[in-house]
This record gives sequence, structure tokens and C-alpha cells, in this order.
Amino acid sequence: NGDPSPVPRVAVVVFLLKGRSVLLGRRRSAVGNATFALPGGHLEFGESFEECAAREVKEETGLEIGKSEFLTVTNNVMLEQPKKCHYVTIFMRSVVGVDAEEEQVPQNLEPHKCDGWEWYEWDHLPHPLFGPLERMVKGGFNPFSS
Ligand code: 8DG
Ligand code: MG
Ligand code: MG
Repeated sequence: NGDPSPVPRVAVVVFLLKGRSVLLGRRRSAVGNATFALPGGHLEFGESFEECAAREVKEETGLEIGKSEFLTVTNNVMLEQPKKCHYVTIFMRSVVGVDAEEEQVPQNLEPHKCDGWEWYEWDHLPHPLFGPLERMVKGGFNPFSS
């Protein structure tokens, strides 16, 4: 791709947990197209990780998350993608209520970027997962026990 001086960027993504499930959507993107990924996006100037997590989840799914907490960070160099990129990815966690009165249904608010959001049981994840997530899962990372 034509970017003359590419730089690493910071992304914040969220493990939204409900019971034994996590929210994933299949990407429509030049990076990780058709793979299942967490909600999230680019850290904006002046934002905290928590603010970015809540904003991206709201923009992409309509869900209002409460507190989120930092889990881990990974370095993702993706030069094989149609759009070459390099992300330092911050992984946050937020737990949503399972009670009927707290139940919020995710909406696909950016259908040009995602095929739709679904809850997937951690023991039955869909595939292919987006590369950065796939590497964590293969490495034994578990957002429920971190
Ligand atoms: P924005 O304009 O809303 O800020 O960006 P976006 O359109 O929501 O960006 P994104 O591609 O969803 O997320 C930015 C980058 O974050 C993505 O290109 C690569 C990195 N990233 C990971 N893992 C994950 C993940 O599981 N989900 C998402 N959405 N992005 C991830 O490294
Ligand atoms: Mg976004
Ligand atoms: Mg996004």
C-alpha cells in the first residue's frame, strides 16, 4: 500500500463477557477480512483506555458498558494483509449482566465494517479468528481467568 512512512498505531479492543460467552463479529476490512474479532478501534488523542473501550463498543454495537479493566497488550505486525499495518493492541475486559432486566442486545451499527455481533461460548469459538486474537487463544490466554 502507498503509505510512505507508516507508523505503529494503538488499538483498544474489548473482551465483553457474558456468562461463559464473549462478543465477536466477523470483520469486513482490508485487515483481517472475514475473521472473527472483538469490538474495538483506534485510541484517540487524549483518551484513556477505558474511555476508548466504552466509546468503540457503543459506536459499533450500541452496548453501554460500565467499568472496563486492562488485561494485556500485544504487538501485532501484519505486513501480509492487503493493507499493511502494525498495531500495539490493548485488551480490556468488561462483564455484562446475565439477568433479563439488564440484558442488552448488540446491534450491528457499522455494517460496512462487520457482518454482525454474536455471543460465542469460549469453548466453542468461531473460526477463523482474527490473527491477533488467534495467537492469544493458541498461546493459552483466557479472558475469564486473567
Ligand atoms: P475506528 O475508526 O473506529 O477508530 O477504527 P475501527 O475501524 O473500529 O478499527 P478496527 O480495525 O476495528 O481496530 C483497529 C485495529 O485494532 C485493527 O485494525 C487491528 C487491531 N486489533 C487487534 N485485535 C483486534 C480485535 O480483536 N478487534 C478489533 N476490532 N481490532 C483488533 O489487534
Ligand atoms: Mg470503531
Ligand atoms: Mg472496530
